[in-house]
Amino acid sequence: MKQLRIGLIGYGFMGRTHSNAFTQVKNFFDLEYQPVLKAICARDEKNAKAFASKWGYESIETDWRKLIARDDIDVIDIAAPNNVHAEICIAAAKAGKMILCEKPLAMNGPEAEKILAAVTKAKVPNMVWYNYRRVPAVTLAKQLIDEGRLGKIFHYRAKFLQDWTINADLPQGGAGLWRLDAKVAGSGVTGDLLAHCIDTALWLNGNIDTVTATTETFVKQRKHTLTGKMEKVTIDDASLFLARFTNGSLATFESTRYARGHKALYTFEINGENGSLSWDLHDLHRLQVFDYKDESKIRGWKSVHITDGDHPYMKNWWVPGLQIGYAETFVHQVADFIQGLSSGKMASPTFKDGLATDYVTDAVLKSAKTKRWEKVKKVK
Ligand code: SOE
Repeated sequence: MKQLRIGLIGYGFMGRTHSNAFTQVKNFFDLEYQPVLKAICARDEKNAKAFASKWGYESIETDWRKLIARDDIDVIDIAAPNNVHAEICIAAAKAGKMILCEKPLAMNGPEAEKILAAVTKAKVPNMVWYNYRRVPAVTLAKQLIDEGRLGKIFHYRAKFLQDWTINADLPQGGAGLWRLDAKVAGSGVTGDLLAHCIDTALWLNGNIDTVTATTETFVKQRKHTLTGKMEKVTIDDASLFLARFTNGSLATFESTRYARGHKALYTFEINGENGSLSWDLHDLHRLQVFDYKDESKIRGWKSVHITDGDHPYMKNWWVPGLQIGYAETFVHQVADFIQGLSSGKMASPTFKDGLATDYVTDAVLKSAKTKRWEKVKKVK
């Protein structure tokens, strides 16, 4: 097996999901390349060393530029906060590295355009870690829609609810809480949680033409971890929007970190002329399917347990009936990326897809300000 030498930047929650996937993929998928954990890069040497020894990275770097300059690294994997994605991606592309980047691709569309231009010029394989596409039930939804089983689509409905920022004493900024600092995150739930809903929606239901949105920041001031001072909160705590898709369907999207009791409730439903599908991250191995073609006396919603060998990805895991979970979505993403290298057809979501999502989040944030319907820019 050929080696795919990984240089990871960042060691937080996402650094762990990626490292786990790089380690696991060879055990479950037959692939031409095997990821090798070459180096982990983090500013804090002690933390980098601790992460390297826990996950089995061969070496560490404390400056990402040095990591990119190394000739024993094939893939730069970015699991660092959003405000550094662009600079790292562009430098990595110039150095001819393949790039995997955490979502959202950039702080906003214009920044993502520069990233896309750099990888296009350098012709380097690239992918954004929108992992929920690789939940087998979600991939099956894509297959059923592409087979035309739902017919003409009328509605798309998505939400992503959490409750971890309700406490007004929670500071903003710093290692664990940069998602609360718009200077580092770009936006609040729009770029963090709705971005997942948008990526899935664009994949399942095509382009979004226009949006109208409203956002709210419930806690106006929080202490900043880095300055120790109370500072204005500039992220959106909640974000809701209506959308019109190019295929004529209408949509609602909602996201918040103030939905008491919900930890990561990502759900979507899609209604077509001949059927509907619905999915819920808290029950991720099930796809709810309604097929109007069923005989009328037994017609109803079916709860399909997505654990059989003919379901996407499942033949690579255990035996029918046994489940997999969140971590495996990242394993699937690495497997698909590697298969893309072998076949020459890059696995999605590519940076082009990442830009499309950033264009939608830009339009959502703009509409929340202008209080009007806004057009979504199209990726050229
Ligand atoms: C935020 O809490 C978060 O960790 C997101 O950043 C992830 O992308 C999402 O999958 C889970 O929630």
